[in-house]
Amino acid sequence: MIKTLVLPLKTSTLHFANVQARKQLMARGAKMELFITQPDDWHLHLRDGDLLEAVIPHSAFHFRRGIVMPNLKPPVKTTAAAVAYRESILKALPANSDFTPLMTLYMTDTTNPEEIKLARESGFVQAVKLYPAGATTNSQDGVTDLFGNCLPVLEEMVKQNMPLLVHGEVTDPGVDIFDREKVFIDTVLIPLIQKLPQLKIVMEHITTADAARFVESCKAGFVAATVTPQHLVLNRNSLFQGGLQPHNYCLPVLKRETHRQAIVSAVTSGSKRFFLGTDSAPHERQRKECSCGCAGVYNAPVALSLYAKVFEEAGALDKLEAFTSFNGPDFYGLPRNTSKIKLIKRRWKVPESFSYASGEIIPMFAGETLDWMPSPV
Ligand code: OTD
Ligand code: ZN
Ligand code: ZN
Repeated sequence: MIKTLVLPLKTSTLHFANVQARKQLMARGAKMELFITQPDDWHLHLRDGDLLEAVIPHSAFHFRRGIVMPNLKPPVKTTAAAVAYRESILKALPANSDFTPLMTLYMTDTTNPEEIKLARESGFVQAVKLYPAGATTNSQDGVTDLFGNCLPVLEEMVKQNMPLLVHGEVTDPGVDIFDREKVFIDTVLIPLIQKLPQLKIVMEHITTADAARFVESCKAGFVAATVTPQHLVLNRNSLFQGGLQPHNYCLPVLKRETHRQAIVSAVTSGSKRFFLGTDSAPHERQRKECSCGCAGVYNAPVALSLYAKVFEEAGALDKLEAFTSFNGPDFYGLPRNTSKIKLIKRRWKVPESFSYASGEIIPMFAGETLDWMPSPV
């Protein structure tokens, strides 16, 4: 007979005794279930067209809300475009899904401060995204000179309490690709915070010990960071293990093991400054497996399983729920979700691929077995 150990709704109330009991039950083949407030994804690429239709069910199954990135072709630069994109996402959702897309605007050198007012008034746009031009996929229209061209927009964002979401890497080809995050902190983020200390900033997808330390050093409530599953479970060796591994290639690129360990420590420490952002970024298989492959890891189907694994291995399952479900809405000033999901400690196999009209998508850890299975309550 399978015994079920149900951990308390509030995992933060988990006591040492529960942990001991859990270990004993697990040793006897019991099934462990973790009930947590439904998570949100604070950094998500949903694309458009048939790719959107192919991927949205995975995010909608796991997450209640998602901050949707604006790097479409062409980018989502205006509130009107964000509202139209939101409509197409809602149309693509599976029937009865209550997934809510939270929209973002793509900042350019010519973004008008008026656009920020419109964005706030719309009620649909929650943030503005800064891509240094050329830093990542579809960032060609991004910002070339933040301090020269964008100060009035940033000042309006402070007035509107609109967070700036930052792809934190410099684009100077003379800077080594593994150092671009650290150089961005020193040359852009620190001066930006000095100029506009009231601006809310999310440093997206942090990958280094330097970034984790920097976020911790900032004023609470003004600077936070999202962390992806791939940067928590993989290091740069995974790009070359047994041959070139295009499905592990993303930007910012995976870093060395010491950096991975530092961001695991940061997120499992219980700090409120770090929250879940998958950066799930699907590309059709041929566009990854070719002579100049696209950057992006498709992790929506496996993200929650992987986050649970990271917290479990760190002995910090009691801190998982704050990372997945509390720290994000608290930072954005949005209500926490009231619905719950269940994470069952049960092995499951990740599909090899997902087919759709234009081809197929290969998920992170395709064909491999994971330990935690998310399930509706
Ligand atoms: N990184 N790929 C993509 C975006 C992200 O920088 C990012 O947020 C993408 O494909 O849109 C990637 O590797
Ligand atoms: Zn990015
Ligand atoms: Zn992204």
